[in-house]
Amino acid sequence: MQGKPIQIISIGNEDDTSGSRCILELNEAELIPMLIDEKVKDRDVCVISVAGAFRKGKSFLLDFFLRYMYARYVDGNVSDNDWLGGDEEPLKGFSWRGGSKRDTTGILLWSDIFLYDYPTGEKVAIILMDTQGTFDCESTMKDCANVFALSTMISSVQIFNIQSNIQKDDLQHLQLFTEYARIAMEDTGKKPFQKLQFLIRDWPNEFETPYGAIGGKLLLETILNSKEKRHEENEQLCENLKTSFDEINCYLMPHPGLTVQKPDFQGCLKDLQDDFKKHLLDLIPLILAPENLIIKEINGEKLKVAHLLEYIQLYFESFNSKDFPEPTTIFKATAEANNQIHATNAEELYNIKMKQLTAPDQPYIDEAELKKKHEEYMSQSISDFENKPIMGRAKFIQKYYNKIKNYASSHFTQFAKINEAKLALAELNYLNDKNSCIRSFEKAMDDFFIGEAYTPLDEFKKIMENVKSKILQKFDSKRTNSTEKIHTRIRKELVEDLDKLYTKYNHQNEMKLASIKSYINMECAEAKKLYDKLMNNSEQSIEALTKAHAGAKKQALEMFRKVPHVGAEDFFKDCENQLIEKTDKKFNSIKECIVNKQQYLQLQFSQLKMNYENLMKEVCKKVLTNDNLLSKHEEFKGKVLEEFDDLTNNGKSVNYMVERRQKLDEDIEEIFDYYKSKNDKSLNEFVQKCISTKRQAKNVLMEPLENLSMFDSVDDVNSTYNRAFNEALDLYMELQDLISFNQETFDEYLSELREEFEAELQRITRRAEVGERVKNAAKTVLLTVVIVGFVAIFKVPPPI
Ligand SMILES: Nc1nc2c(ncn2[C@@H]2O[C@H](COP(=O)(O)OP(=O)(O)OP(=O)(O)O)[C@@H](O)[C@H]2O)c(=O)[nH]1
Ligand SMILES: [Mg+2]
Repeated sequence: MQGKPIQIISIGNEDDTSGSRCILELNEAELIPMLIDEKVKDRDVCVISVAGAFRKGKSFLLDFFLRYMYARYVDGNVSDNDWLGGDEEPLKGFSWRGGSKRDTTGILLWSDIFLYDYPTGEKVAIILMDTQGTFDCESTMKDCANVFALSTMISSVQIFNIQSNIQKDDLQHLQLFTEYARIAMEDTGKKPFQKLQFLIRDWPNEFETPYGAIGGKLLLETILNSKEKRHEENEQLCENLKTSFDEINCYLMPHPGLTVQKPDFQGCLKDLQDDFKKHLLDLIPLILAPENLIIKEINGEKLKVAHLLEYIQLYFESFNSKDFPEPTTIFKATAEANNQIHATNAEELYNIKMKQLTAPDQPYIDEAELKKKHEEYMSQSISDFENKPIMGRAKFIQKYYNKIKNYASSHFTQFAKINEAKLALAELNYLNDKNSCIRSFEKAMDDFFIGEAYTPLDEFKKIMENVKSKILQKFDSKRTNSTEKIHTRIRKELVEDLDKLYTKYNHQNEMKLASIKSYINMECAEAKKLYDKLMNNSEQSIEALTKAHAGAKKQALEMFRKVPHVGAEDFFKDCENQLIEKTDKKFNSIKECIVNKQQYLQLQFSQLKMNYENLMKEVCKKVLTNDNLLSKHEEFKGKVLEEFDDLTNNGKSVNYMVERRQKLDEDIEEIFDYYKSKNDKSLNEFVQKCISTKRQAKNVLMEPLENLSMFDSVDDVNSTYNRAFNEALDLYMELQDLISFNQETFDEYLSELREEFEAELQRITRRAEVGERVKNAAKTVLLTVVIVGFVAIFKVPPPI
């Protein structure tokens, strides 16, 4: 064994005066090199401490620990149990001795730090710690508390070494010391210490409760966990311990034998009872075997050796601080602890109730109501405290009442703030809800308003009201009675915001309608244009126009009806009607125009016909020859058609004009036919008249001529003829007075008449000449015979 005990903490006084303050001294000179050694500093550390009342074999036991440590962690052999030592081998290591005077002072560490590497790769360093026994005659309560508290804080396993049994004062001490340690440590809400190992030395009741860990467990159960057997006063002590340590165990050790009291006792195994040795072999591995080692943790963090040094320095400073409280006598401390526990419980009761009342899930409470509850819970807490076994006189106890009241009052401010904050939170929540509602409203309305379709105002209002009502329902569902005022205010704001949004969406909707309407308007105009375009090319006859109108109107309407008009049906219908009206009007106007034009044309047409007819009428006042008539007809017709051709077509189609010209031609021919037949009739009549008059005239001529004899002289003949001729000619000339006179016909028959008259004249003249010759011959030859012949001839008188 190369190591040695190193006193790392020693206890001294500030100065030599009687009331001087006790101070701790830290042996950094030896501690620092030990803990920052390269071999150990980065290893997780296990610190096994033994503490408890003085003269109870702590150092003695630690020396057996050392034997195990060297055997297990240096020599690597503990299997044959030889590690416990030889029978004659004096026990060495931490200083121990018999007698009544204290031996160990302050806190010591064994200089050799034992190392172990777990197969997992985890590397640990194990440190053994011996401590000054408590309650020796020389030590003050503060010394005891300091040593116990510091060793508890530094170690990962605190072995609380107790004689014979766990007494109430043991627990009180333990509580006092651990509380003392707690004061020096920051409260992290976790259990501050790791393992507490009660070690009961000289267990006297083996037949009742067996030695070892099993017996220890039973004893611990009885003391810590059995509520029936435990006085309420102890209950708090036990609960306190449980909240201080992660793990609490107990081990019952037998008495080592009376030899240990002998002055020459060297700690040799031969002097120890077998039971004791047997339980050393059992106990020590339970604490020191690798599988049972506990690594020092602070706030759940494993501590390295080098960090342990920092903590020791830190704790050391805390304990030496002038502000650090002085522990009072055990009684006072116990009373303090006891009363404090009950006061704390009473405070906690107040705290719990107020916490419940003001929990985040609880509604805001009216200020006056909260104050009332505070008073009520404070009274309950005080009566709860009064009902507990409180230690000390009334004056001593008064401070706890005050403390509870102060606690309640000071905490009430906090609770009031928490409660107040709920109001702000409620407002914030309502505002968030309001914003969420507005977003929901906008989303619902946006979804609804996707697209170009207009929604009729009534339907729009209905939808809007529906969405608004759902949104308000959602908002109202979050309402709590306690924050009704805020809810009402923010709800009003929400309604106002929704109404503004309503106006916005309504405007958007109306804009859509306006857009749809303007589109309808535009398309209506386009349809009208299409109609106009189609009608521009239409034929000019009314029938063609009517047909074209029907087609163009149909196309225009078809085009127009394609325009989307959802939501603006009435407007669309109006426009459609307007379109129909406009097209019809346009049609009527075109038609009227055409009719007017046609009428005008017709008028002109008739005028032209009349012109022709007038001309014909004029010429047909006289009877004309067919040739003349035809020639006049051709002339007039040509003239009229020329006039027709001079007419502007006035928008009429060429075909139409050709057709009309043709018609005019035909009509003229028809008129001509009339005048021709009329003329023919007159001409015929006139011819007949001419013929008959000619015959009459000839008769007039012939009658006197017939009365002439062949013996009339030529002169007579001539004069007769001339008289008759003039008379006959006069008769014929009367024809000229006839209305139906025709010069050519008249001349023609006059000419014939003259020829016939000439022929008659010649015939009669010749006969007269013949008669004269006969007469002359007869005068001369037949003067005589004339008489005879005359007589004979009387039968046949000569013609002249
Ligand atoms: N009755 C009894 N005595 C023991 C036991 N173990 C050791 N002793 C004796 O108790 C005496 C004191 O032993 P120490 O180890 O010095 O005791 P300590 O608790 O370290 O004493 P301080 O350092 O003064 O606090 C010695 O004479 C030991 O022989 C035990 O289990 N029972
Ligand atoms: Mg000792």
